[in-house]
Amino acid sequence: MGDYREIWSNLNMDLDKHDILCEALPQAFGDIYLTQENRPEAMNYFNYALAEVHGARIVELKEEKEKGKKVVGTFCVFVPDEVILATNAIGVGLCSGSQFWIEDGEKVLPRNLCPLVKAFMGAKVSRTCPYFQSCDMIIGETTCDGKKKAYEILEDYMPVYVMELPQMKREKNYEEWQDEIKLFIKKMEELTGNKVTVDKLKETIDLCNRKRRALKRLYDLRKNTPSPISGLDALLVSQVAFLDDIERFIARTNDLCDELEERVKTIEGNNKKRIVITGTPMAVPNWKLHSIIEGLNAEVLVEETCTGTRYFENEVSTEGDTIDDLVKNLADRYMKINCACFTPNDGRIEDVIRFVEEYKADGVINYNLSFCHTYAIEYGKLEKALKEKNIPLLNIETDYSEEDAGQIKTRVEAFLEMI
Ligand code: BJ8
Repeated sequence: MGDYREIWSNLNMDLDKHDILCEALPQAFGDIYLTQENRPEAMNYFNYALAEVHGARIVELKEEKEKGKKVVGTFCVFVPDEVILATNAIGVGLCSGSQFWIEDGEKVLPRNLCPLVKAFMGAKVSRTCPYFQSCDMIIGETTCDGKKKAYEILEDYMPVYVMELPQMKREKNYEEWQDEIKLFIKKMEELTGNKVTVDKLKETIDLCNRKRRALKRLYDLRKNTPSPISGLDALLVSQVAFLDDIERFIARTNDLCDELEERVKTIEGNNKKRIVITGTPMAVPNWKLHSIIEGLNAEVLVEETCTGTRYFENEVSTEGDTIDDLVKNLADRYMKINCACFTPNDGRIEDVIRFVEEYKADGVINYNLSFCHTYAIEYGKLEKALKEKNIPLLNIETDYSEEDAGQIKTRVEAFLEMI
């Protein structure tokens, strides 16, 4: 990575602390990613995007801001990117997957809380995330209690706007979500001074659909036996999706898929166990479970998570002539996301079973971030449903630290031997 200290300083970052973070990341990335054999050539772009995650992309954001664009940070795949883009703003996913930020998060939040929430708060409190520092506003959402209440604390540090997400999927909840999207449009228009027009919104719906299609293409390629790409690499692509320029991301992901399509014609078989992961998101640089699984005799084929299929499944229709029509289309698509914050959430279990069949998987690993109660409780239903179908299941509850890595490895090893 180049020298970006002046830019970071102008973003009011804690440079000394940030140096410590910058030292740790390349080492971890090198150990986990660059030691993989026979990686696709097109992954070079994603290596670069990760290496420059606090550099080149931050320069781009700075340049866009100088031209008058606004940058908003999000934490949930329910916040519609289409609206952000339709006001000519840039959205960045701020969910944080690093243990580095936990200590600072715990200065303002209880310790017994989901690491994802503590990490994003720590990133802000410590002023060591250039994305956070680049944001003009944070868009929160009422999903789990941890995030919902953390936004109240975040307001002490920067402007926050919270969308009220319904927690059920009845007809009236679809209408409530439409109303929330309309309020969000108003908020984004106020922030940017740009009006959302029917044409512009159709254009950004189309753009986001193209991004979804590129990711879907990648995941469809993973259905091959063997998969032409490791789960680790596919996870990196998904993680980069939350930060990168959207047009470039679509192009580079399609380049990768072109290469993988060639690969599947010649790839030799292996005897690796095929694994579906389901559960809580894995924000960058959380590669812990994938690296354990793929360090053993197994490959991760699909993630039924918000850094996986929940991010790109289902497109938004561009049918209609009014903003109201398009908002309805947006609400219809987003309400199909099966998050455990909803009750009931049987769609998620149906998705997991569908993926086991589609990806010809041998087993499922449920990934639960510590203290994420909604997913932890939902595990019981998942376990019952998979047992009825004779699908092997392992539950891993963990945080971002490496302390339990050895124990998880032993449990995954035993699971792989059993299936
Ligand atoms: S749609 S999964 S991105 S809320 S922060 S719920 S892990 S305790 S992230 Fe999420 Fe939106 Fe749902 Fe997806 Fe649990 Fe942690 Fe809460 Fe989390």
